[in-house]
Amino acid sequence: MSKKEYKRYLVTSALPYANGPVHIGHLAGVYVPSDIYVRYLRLRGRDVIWVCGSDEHGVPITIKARKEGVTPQDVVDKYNAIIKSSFEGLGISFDIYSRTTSPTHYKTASEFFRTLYDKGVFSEATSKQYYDEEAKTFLADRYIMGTCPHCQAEGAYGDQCEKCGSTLNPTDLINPKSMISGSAPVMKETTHWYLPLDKYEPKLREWILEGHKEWKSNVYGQCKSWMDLGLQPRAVSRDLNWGIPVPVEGAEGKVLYVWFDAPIGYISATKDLTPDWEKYWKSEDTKLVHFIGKDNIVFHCIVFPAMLMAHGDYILPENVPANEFLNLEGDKISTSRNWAVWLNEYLEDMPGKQDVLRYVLCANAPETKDNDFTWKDYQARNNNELVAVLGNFVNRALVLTHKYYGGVVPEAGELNDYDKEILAELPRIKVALEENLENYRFREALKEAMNIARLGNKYLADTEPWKVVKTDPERVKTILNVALQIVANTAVAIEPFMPFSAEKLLRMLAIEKIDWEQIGSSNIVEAGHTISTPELLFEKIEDDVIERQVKKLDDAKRANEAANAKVAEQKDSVSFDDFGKMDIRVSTVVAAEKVAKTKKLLKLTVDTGIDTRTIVSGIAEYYTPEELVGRQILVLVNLLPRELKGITSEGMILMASDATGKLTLLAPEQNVPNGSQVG
Ligand code: B3M
Ligand code: ZN
Repeated sequence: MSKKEYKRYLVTSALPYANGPVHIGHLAGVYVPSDIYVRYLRLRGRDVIWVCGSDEHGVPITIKARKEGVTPQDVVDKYNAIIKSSFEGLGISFDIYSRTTSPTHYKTASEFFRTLYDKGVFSEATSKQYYDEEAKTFLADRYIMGTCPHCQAEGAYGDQCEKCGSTLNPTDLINPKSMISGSAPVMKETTHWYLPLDKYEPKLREWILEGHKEWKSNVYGQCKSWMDLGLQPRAVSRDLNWGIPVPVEGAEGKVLYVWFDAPIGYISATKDLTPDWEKYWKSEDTKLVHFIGKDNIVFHCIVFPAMLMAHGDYILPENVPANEFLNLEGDKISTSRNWAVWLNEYLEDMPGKQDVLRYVLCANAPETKDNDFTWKDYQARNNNELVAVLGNFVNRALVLTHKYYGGVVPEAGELNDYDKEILAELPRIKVALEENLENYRFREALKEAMNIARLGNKYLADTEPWKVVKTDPERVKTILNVALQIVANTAVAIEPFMPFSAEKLLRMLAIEKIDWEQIGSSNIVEAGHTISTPELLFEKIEDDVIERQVKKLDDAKRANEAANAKVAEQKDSVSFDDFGKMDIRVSTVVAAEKVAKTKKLLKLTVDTGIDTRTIVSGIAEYYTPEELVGRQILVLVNLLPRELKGITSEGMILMASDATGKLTLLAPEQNVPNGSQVG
């Protein structure tokens, strides 16, 4: 396909639902790739605008509102702010971050719907849906609960049983109940408007399967299989009271389907960004690129393009480079199970490490298949690549320039063949870097950018200026001048990927700006220029930092299991006298240590008020010895002694054990004398 020349670029990123914070899966799938691409286009001096915003309609938001006892507007106001600041914190540099509850969007989406309606694009169909007569509202699938017909589990939703995973229709449920009023819903007729995707199938086939064979295989393949199944008319309205009212007489109580209004959010955001918005959306010499995750492919490659085709005034996307999914520690990222690394929490826990996360998520991006994020890999890439290669090279070049020349860039002498060989690599790397960036291969592009730092690292290791300085100081001037040219190339090459580090690097070089076109050049830093004080670009990440993050995930998993696990059944009854036989005393831990070769056991020395004794307890997974010394606990003192790992244990420490088996110490609400009796 010939490379069409474009005058301008219009880039969009999927509008995150404003019903929760964003996590690393969103970053890896959509926002880091699009930020890299747009930063690159800006560095090339191209005319580019990049729009995004919060997707603020849809049933999940109304469910969250009900759960939190607030309005849907409260929910979207809260999470729109959290999401926006998280993106800013990670350097995701949208030109506008809008929202679909904006007045511009209501107007734009309504007009778009009305245009298609007036053109007679929509078909209308009446169907029967569950209606809650008490709440006087139709029920979205997620608002109906009942018994699953497949596994008999209670609490199955109208669209899915979370127990056995079956996809359901509301009418499949046994004994359906409305989640709003609790009453049994009745079937009632309702009319909706349908986008006739079937009618657009031939045009979509031609446009995608013939016209865009260059799309990523995961995207092209999904579009092909959707069309091979045969496209069906799709409802573009819903019976909901949260959303954009359908602008048709007699459509009270009906709103635009969220996936009809959301993509139009790209257009309304552009309107809010620039009065020239039509130049971007309606000229064939605009290159429109949608960045999304794989679960949004059909909406961006089939539904929204069909809407744009039906409208007739708009261009179609030139590419939709969707990524696959990122998993976390081998498990699917899940908002409902709190199995995620939330960006707002990452920014708090790991201050100053935005670029480390951007780097790892790009280096590990699920560009063609699902991939996995582990904290161990995060630590390894930081320590072995960012610190040991990029940071080490830059630091050596700058520190040695300060050490030998007081920070003044030395004049280079005659370059030898090795110098020339190294410098000749730079323009080659630039070509590969650009080729990958232009074609959305950001993992490969990042490797090329890092190859510049690898080149510099190798050059210094091979030339060893710290040794040569003793015998041939003139040679060292050349070596460090060459090294500083490579540092300058690195500074601009890493900008799309690690903007915070690029800025820091320019500051250390005391250079305002380096143009992209200068990559490949070996005279960016002039002799006689004075560089600033070197700082560490990256710091080593120690095991304890990673262990804290992994523990956070384990705690989330356990909390989720506890929330879903059934509480233990009550034991058989005992008499008052039976209970009276147990002698429980308030005691204090006076010493504690781990029992060798066991994961769970601690050996405690306990002052029971009666005596000081040894008790072995299986709480090492929940408490460290240090945490226990000095704490008051409850001890069953008249339990017969037992031998545990060769230690005589005289008594039992009372603990609460939740449904997942997590143990929590019990103690008096205030300090009381040891030996106080519990009854
Ligand atoms: N709100 C995000 C998602 O499906 C969805 C994207 C809309 S882009 C127009 O996760
Ligand atoms: Zn089921």
